[in-house]
Amino acid sequence: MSVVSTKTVGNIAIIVIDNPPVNALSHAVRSGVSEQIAINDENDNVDAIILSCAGRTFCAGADITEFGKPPMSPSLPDIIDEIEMVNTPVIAALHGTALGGGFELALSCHYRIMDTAAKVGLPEVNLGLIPGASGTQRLPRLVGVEVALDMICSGKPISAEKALKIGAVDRLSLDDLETETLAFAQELLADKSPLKRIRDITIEAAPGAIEKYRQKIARKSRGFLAPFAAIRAVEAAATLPYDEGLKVERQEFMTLISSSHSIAQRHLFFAERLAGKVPGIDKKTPLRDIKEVAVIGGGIMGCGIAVNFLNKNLPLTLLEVTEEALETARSKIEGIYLSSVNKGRMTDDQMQKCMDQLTFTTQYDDLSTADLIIEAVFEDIDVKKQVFTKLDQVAKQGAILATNTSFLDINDIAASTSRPRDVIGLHFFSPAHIMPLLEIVRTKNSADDAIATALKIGKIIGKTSVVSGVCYGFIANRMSSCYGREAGLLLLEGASVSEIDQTLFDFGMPMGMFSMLDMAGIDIGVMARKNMMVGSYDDKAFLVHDALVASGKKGQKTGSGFYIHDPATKSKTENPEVEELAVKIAEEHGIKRREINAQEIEDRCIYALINEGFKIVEEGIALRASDVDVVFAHGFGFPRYRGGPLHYAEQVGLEKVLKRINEFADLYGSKWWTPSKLLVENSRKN
Ligand code: T1G
Repeated sequence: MSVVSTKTVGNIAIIVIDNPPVNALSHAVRSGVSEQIAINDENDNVDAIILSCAGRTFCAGADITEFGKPPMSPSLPDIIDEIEMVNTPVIAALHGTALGGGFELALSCHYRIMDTAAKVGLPEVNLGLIPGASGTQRLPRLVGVEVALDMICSGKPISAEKALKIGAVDRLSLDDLETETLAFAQELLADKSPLKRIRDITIEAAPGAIEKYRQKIARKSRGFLAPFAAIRAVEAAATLPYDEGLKVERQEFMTLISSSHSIAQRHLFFAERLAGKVPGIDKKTPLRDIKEVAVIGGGIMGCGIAVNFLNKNLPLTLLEVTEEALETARSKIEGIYLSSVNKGRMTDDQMQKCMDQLTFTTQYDDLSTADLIIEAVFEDIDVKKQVFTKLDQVAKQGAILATNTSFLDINDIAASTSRPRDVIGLHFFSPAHIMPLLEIVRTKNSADDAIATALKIGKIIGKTSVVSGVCYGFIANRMSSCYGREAGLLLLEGASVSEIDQTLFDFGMPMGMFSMLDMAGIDIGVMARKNMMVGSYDDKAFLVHDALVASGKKGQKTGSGFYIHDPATKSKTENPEVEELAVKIAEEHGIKRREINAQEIEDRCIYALINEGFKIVEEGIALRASDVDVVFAHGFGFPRYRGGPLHYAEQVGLEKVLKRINEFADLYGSKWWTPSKLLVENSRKN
């Protein structure tokens, strides 16, 4: 059955694309659209053509699975030119998410009508690309240079209301899209409306606007290629004739599509979707019905977790041990919402609607109707076991009992209940209502439907979920502790805090290890290590951390840690005590300090991540290598243009990585630098 067909309603031809799941513009779709446009344009009985899609959305873009393969005609630019140049009015009827090439297809039409719930956008930068089918030339001509730059460089879709306001679409459909598009077409014919060809519009940018925008995105887009390529293409739209500008877009696009950046970002796009698939758990597994949620613990994590569910208007009960603690929790949650209201991200009414879903209690019996209960109490195994023992007595049959623990043994926690099949980990990252990553921890007894339900819930609350097995620190924190170990050892060996942080920042991390520790609180790691078995980590690597915390220097929250923080200027300077501590501890441990270059700093920290990541896959803690990439990109901001630690290792070359790890093993001992067996095995395949 063709993926593109035409149905006729009177003198109007409706071309319907039907290529599930998102009507991606595959070769078959492009060929079908080209053919149907030509047929209907030549049909004297057709006075107007509507371009629409079946299913849940108008075309959501080019078919990303075709990238990297030999191009097949007609290309998207080909059909876009064909559509714009026909003599029959073509009207795009948009619903769902008309994105990327899909929106560019709509821009080639003479008119656009959009369902009020639909969105349009050019998200190509998220794939390390720019719009490659005239979007950088048409959108600025339609909405102006500055609005176009924002849409293209942010990649963020816009609502129907905004699209109408900026002139990206001509009409909104308030009820039935097809009916209203037919009426719109008749109106255009009756008015003898001209064929609006965007290529014919000329525009110019306000003096300095392009350069100003380039500076505006410099920090956020640091290290990325695509946003700056997009600016060059839009600048061409504002300064060159259409066809000349199109050549600039094409050149920039072709450079990007074969770049390591785009290959890495496309890897992550598919990895994020693959992470939601668990071998052995059928995607048709019946899910548990989650109508009511409960959170135990009104600390920073508990409140942040609660907000995720309140945002989706799920009734939620928060339990704390005292009324005072509940009041503190209430003000924390109100504070989170008020911050969003003050930033204009939500209205007072929306805040109130969320707060209305929230109830507080000190009684476990009040949790007896909850379908999902998330424990977020103190990171102590005995405290958690007590909580789960109580939950086992009060929770309804079939309720999912989840712990937010960062590293404790959830098999052990599950064993303290009579229902281990209902126990899972839901490991959020602080701040829990903002950080996109959710580790769903599967114990040896977790029921398949509990895991499948958790994956669905993760999607509903807007998280990127990754399933992990049970080990110390699961995937994210286990890898992060190795990365932190090397940073701590480098500090003792002679590298300074700022040298280490600068190197990691230059690599593309959002901030260096010590800046991150000062922001999160050095004491969190110190406390976590107290629960670790002696010998399970290199304790000398964290002695500076321990000493700072012992003297009350826990980071930003106490004014100083690895840095001295100036709250007035929000600036920070290295804390000289750290160097003194490092020299003293190095001497006590017979460590000879030396100059250490940035390459060694980078390799020691990043290759430690890589090696541990391969071990996590090898042990079956992570289901696949790409899951590890998703965890570190979403959990710690590993630069998306490097694709995640294990994708990056492939791009460096596994043999080269292994060689360097073996050098570190020779220099620093095999305890921490024994190469992963999987890494050794895979390096032989390359
Ligand atoms: N090509 C191929 N497959 C795609 C796809 C695409 N563009 N978009 C989604 N899929 C698959 C996805 O892998 C998944 O597959 C299924 O569809 C459902 O997706 C020339 C060059 C549209 C908002 O970047 O943002 O056009 O896992 O799980 O959460 O200038 O998909 O089921 O096998 O994400 O409801 C530009 C990318 C492309 C949009 C739907 N377009 N897609 O979200 O479902 S480049 C994009 C999305 C381009 C032109 C340039 C989302 C969505 P599977 P899903 P969802």
